[in-house]
Amino acid sequence: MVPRVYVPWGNVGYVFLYKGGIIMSLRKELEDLKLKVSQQIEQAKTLKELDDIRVDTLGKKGPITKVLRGMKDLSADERPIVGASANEIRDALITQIKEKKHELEMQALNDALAQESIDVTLPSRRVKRGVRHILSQTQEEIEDIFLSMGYKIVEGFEVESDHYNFERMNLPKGHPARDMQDTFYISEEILLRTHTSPVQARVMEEHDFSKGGLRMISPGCVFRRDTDDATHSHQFHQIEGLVIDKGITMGDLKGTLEFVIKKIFGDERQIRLRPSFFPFTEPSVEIDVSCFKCEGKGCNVCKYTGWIEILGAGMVHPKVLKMSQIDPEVYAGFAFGLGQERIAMLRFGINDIRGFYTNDMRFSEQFARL
Ligand code: FA5
Repeated sequence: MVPRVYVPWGNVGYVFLYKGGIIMSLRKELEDLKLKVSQQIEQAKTLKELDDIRVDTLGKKGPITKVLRGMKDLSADERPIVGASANEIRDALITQIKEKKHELEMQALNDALAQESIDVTLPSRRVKRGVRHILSQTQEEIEDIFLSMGYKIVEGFEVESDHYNFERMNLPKGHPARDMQDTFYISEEILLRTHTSPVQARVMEEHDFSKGGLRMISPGCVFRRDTDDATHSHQFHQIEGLVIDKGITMGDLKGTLEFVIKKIFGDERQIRLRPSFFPFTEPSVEIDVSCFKCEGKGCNVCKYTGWIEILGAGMVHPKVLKMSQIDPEVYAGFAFGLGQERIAMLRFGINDIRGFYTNDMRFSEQFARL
């Protein structure tokens, strides 16, 4: 018979101590382990470190498992006591690991938030305020003048057909005036429009004249195979104008454009009409404005003529009316086309058309407060 003595063992209560001291030895081993691992857990700095401790202590090859395996050497009475004790230590370590894990996770989160945090006292990065492009400003100003006279604004197509760009403007294939408006072709019949005049034909054929006459302007981008220089661009902007009604005369054309030009360039300006040629108007004119730099005396701006050419105009050609099913015996009209760049250059003393397109803020900012 092996001598047995009851000894106190932590929370477990009392255990047998018998010869050979197996239980005492296991107890010591477990208590030491708990202390050691508990300290390691407390000192763990990262989740990885903590997980390594968990695997080393509680994993298959860990000491707790080893103790539990050693229980086979105990008697049936002693086994539950040692088992309960080992389980208690294991549960305590698991709880401690869980708490530490939560603590480390919160710490990691706080660290991340601290790094992401915004210093609201830092002055913000200034967003540079843009300015309306001078061409847009010019266009809007001219639109406003025409809107005040009851004109409507119509948008056309930049990609146009040969039919509307040329044929309907009385420029049949082979017409010599086509040479002055060579363009970029998408196919033999489809091209980038060379002027805003094709909008005339599109609007004329859609307008319901039983409801009254037609007054419209159409601003937009046009394209020509012109070599870029200080006064020419392969892509520029025009504003087309068209009025069709019963009894429209050259007097209406002159009065209207004089009013508009004075609004743009000032009341003291004079205009003059010079005979010209466009296949889609008859008669055709170029309209000049008296030079605002030299007051008509002659200077470098007006090339010493006292006058500056600003737009082409004329009475709508009867053929153009007929092609849009409008009877020239009943209706008449005038049309005009102006270059927006030309107007802006003259008004603001811009001496190179390329300034409009180079996206240089120093150029645009000059017109910020106009
Ligand atoms: C025309 O384009 C006619 N469609 C205008 C018209 C409409 C006349 C209705 C009669 C009735 P023109 O080719 O002259 O006309 O061009 C009109 C304006 O566009 C010119 O006065 C000029 O200011 C501008 N322009 C012409 N070519 C260029 C270019 N390459 N670069 C910049 N502006 C240009």
